[in-house]
Amino acid sequence: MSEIESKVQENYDASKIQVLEGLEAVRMRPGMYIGSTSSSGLHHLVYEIVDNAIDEALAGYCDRIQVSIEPGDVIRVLDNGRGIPVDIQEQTGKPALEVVYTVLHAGGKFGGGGYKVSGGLHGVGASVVNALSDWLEVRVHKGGKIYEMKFSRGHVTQSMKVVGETTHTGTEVRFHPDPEMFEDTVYDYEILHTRMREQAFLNAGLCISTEDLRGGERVYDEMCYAGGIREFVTFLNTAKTPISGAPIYMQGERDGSTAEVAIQWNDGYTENTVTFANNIHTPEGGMHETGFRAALTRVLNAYGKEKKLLKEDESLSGDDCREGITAVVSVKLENPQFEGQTKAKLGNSEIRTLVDGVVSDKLGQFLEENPAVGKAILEKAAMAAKARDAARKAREKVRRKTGLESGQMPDKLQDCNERDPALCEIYIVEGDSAAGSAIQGRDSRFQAILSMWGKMLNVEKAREDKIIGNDKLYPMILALGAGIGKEFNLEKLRYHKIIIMADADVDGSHIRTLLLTFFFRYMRPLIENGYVYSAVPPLYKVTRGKTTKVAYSDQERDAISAGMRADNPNAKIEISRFKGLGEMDPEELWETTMDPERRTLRRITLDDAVMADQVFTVLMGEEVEPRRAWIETNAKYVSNLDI
Ligand code: 0RA
Repeated sequence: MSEIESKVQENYDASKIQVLEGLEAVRMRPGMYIGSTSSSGLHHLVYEIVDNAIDEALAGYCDRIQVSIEPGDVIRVLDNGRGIPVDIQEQTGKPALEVVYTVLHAGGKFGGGGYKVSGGLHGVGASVVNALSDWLEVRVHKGGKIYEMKFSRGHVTQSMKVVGETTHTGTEVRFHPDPEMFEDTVYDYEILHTRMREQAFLNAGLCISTEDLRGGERVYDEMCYAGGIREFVTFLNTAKTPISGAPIYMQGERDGSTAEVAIQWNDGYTENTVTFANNIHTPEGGMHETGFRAALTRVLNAYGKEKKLLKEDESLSGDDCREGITAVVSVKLENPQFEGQTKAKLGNSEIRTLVDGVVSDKLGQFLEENPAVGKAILEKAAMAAKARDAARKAREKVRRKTGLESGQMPDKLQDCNERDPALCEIYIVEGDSAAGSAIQGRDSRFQAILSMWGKMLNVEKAREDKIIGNDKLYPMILALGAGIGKEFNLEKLRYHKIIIMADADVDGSHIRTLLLTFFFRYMRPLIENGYVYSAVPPLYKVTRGKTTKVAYSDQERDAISAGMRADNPNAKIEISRFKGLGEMDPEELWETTMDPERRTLRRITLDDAVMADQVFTVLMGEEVEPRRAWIETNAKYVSNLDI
C-alpha cells in the first residue's frame, strides 16, 4: 500500500468511527434526541422526516407531501422537492445523501444555501431516524435518475446506486422503527393525521396527505389549505358561533422573520390561542404570544375610547378582550430560542416587537374599515368586563356560604390522615360502587377518595360563576383546596398526586376528558407541574390453576398466558376481561390499581390536556356525517352531557 493510500484509508476509518460513535450515542440515549421511546418518540420519527420535506416546501421547491403507514407499521414519506443532493461531498468523499443519513445534525446544513428557517431540534433528524430504525431506505429522483440507498440501525447496508430513470424530482423515505428501541412500534393514524393537518394549516398551499394501509380498508385524508391559518381558525371554531365575521388575518415581516396572526371571536367565554414558532407548537407561549396580547388589549381599548363604545372611566382587561377569541399566531424566524420546562416557549424578544407591531397596525386598520365588526367585538369585551365583575361577586358569595375559606371539606371526600401535600394522593372516582371499593381498599394514611356523581358540566359552555356552583365540580374544588381560575394558588393544593380513576371504556374516557378540560381551563398549573395522573386499571385476568395474574394490555395478556404455558403447552388457562372498576372487590382494586408498589400511573401532560380540550371540537365535527356517527356510537353519554 502506498503512503497516500494508507493515509486515505486511515482518514476513512477515522471518519467512519466518528460517524458510528455519533449514531451509537443516539441508540444509547434515544430520549435525548426524540424526547422518549414511548408513543410520542415513535411518532416523532415521522415528524423529523416530514420536517425536512416541509423545509424544502418553505424554500419554495415542494408542494406535496404524502405520508403512509404501510402494513407492518412501515412509514413512507414522499415529497416532490428537488431531491436530496446525491453529489459527492468534498470534505467526506461521500454522497451528500449518505452524509445526511449517517452524520448527526448534518441535515439542512448542506447543499446550495441551506434553509432560511428551521426549528430548533427539527429538520436535522434524518440520521436520528436512521439510527433508530431497524431498516431505512431512501430513493431520490433527480437529474433523470433514481438513486437508492439502504441502511440498518445507522449503518449503510447498500451504497448509493442508480436503480432507474425518472422524469420528475423528489425524495421517498421508507423506514421501520427498531423494536429494540421502542416500547411499542404500532403507529396511531389519528396522531399522525392531526399533526399533518396542523402542518398543512401552517403552510398555506402545501398539500399533505396521510393514509393508513394496515387494515382491510384504506384510510386516506388529503389536507390542502390555500387560506393557511385563516382556515385553521375556522376549523378550530367549527362547533362555535362566530360574532366577528370571517377570520381577521394579519401578516408582516422584519429582518428575515415573519409573523402571521388570524383571529375570530365566537359567542363562547373561553380563549383559544394557539401559537407556533417555525411550525412548532409552543403551548407555553412566549414572546410571540406576549406581543399579540399586549397589542390586542391596547388596540381594543383605544378603539373603544375613540368610537365612544367605552366610557371614559371604563377599561378592558386582557381577559375581557380575549373572551371567546380563537387565534392562531405563527412566526418564522432564523434562530428560535426555545425555553421553559418543556422547551415549548419562545424566548426571542425581537419577535414580541414584530407581532405587537403587526397587530397594532393591521387590527387597527381593520377595525377602521369594518365598524360593524368593531362594534360587535367591543360589545362582547365590555360584556365580559361586566360578567367578570359579577363572577367575582358570585365567588365571594359562594365562598362565604360554603366555606372555601373556612377549610370545610365536602361530604363526598374521604380524606387521608397525612397532612403533608407532597405525600398525599387523591383518587377521583366516578360511580358509587367503584368509590366504595376504593374507600375500603385504599391506604387511608395517604390516600383520599373523592367520589363524583351528579350532572357533569361542560365547562366550555359556562362562565366561572356557574362552574363554582356546579354540584360535581364544587366538591372537587373544595377538596383540592387551591381555588380556581385567576385565584388558583398551587401552594394551597392539598395533594400532589391527583389521580383520575375511571374505567377503560368510552364512559371512562368521557369523564377523563371532561375533567382534563376542566383542569386545563381552570387549574392549568396542576398539569404544568405534573400533578395530574390517570390510574391504569387492568384489562384481563389470566388464571392457571391457583396462579392468577392481571394484564394491562393485549400484548401483556398474551405474554402472560404464553409464560404460563411454557412448561406445559396444554395447560388450561382462563382469560377473563375486567368489566369495570365497579366490579372489582377492594383487595383487587388495591392490588392492581392503587398500591404504589404495583400500580401503573400515567402522568397527564399538557399535550393530553390540549387534546382533551379539542375533543369538544371533534364532537361537534367538521362534517355532519362523522358527527352523526359519533353521537350514535356514544349516545349514552351525550344524553347526559350538558351542551
Ligand atoms: C438542500 C438542497 C437541495 C435539496 C434538499 C436540500 C432537499 C432535502 C430534503 C429532505 C427531504 N426532502 C428533501 N428534498 C430536498 C437541492 C440542491 C440542488 O439543487 O440539487
